[in-house]
Amino acid sequence: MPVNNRVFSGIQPSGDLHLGNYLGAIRRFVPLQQTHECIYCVVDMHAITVWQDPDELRRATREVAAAFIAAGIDPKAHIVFNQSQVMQHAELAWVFNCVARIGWMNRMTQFKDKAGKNSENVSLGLLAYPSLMAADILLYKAGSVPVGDDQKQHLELTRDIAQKFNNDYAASIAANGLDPEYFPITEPLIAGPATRIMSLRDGTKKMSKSDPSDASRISLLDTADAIAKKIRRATTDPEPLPDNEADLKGRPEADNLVGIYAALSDRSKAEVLTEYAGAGWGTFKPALADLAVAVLEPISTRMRDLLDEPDTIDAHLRDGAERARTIAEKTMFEVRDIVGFIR
Ligand code: AQP
Repeated sequence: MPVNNRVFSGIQPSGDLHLGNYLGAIRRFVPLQQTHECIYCVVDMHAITVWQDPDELRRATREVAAAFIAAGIDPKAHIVFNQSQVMQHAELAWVFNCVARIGWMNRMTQFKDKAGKNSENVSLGLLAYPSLMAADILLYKAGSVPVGDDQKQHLELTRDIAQKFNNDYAASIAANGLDPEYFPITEPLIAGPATRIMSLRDGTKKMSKSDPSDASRISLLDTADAIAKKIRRATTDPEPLPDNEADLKGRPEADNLVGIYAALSDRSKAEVLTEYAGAGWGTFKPALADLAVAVLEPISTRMRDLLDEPDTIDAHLRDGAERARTIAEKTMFEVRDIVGFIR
């Protein structure tokens, strides 16, 4: 059971948003607005852990904000902002850098993947990334965090950081009259048929903004023609679709395309296979392309309209940041007292 009704999640403006970001995260953010208090953040400080061209960072920040709104997130009823406007994220991340252990960071598979053989030469920020992510979530004491499967390990680290902070400072937390579980033990929300969308070129690799091949991903701003072409050319095996999910095992590309179909149509993979059992790719790929275009086109049209008015997007981000800052500053007031900083 989540400890409270507040949800936090973030997306990096580190390139073109893709179907994995949409199905694994943004699409799932929308219904949570009915039941939760939602805080959705464009995590621009995370993006610069890898060098970003400043103009491109501004463009990509607006693109993520536009995607949130175009997908159905209401920036007035909930909070949409960019991380760098609320400096308390950096302040709490520093405290957490002093709570977390270097060994914890070195074990993160995302760091190992991104640093590759070059780990001495990547930014210090890339190593400390999960500490900033813990700060993003815990600044708002969010009970749940909807993310794709690739973020599971970082969320476990967030829980470890919360626990260690609560233990290390237990006496001070009590002396300040605060709840002994000062930072909540956040629940990850990772569910559904699309927790990890794979590359269209290689079913064993995650669909990712940083994949050098544009054909590996469907971008949210792709035209209908581009979407259909990428799906038509997606790597597959020669077999027809099976009639049950177990038989997708060992067929990563087939499993991925069925998962995408299921997520786009809000069905389970089993339901999709019941409909398409025995079908070849000549039948399934055009059906998937039609479905993807039907779902994504209204979103990309709305995104383009919003991006034509950057001042309006910036105003939403500023307004969201102001409301986020009020919550964040309350937490930091307490944290400064807990840690022993004079204010
Ligand atoms: N392939 C994916 N399938 C499902 N969910 C995904 N997410 C990312 N890729 C997939 C989810 O999208 C949210 C935002 O991700 P992010 O931009 O903050 O970071 P990321 O996971 O590093 O995304 P990318 O696209 O792979 O970016 P690069 O290439 O820059 O590293 C998260 O909830 C994530 O789980």
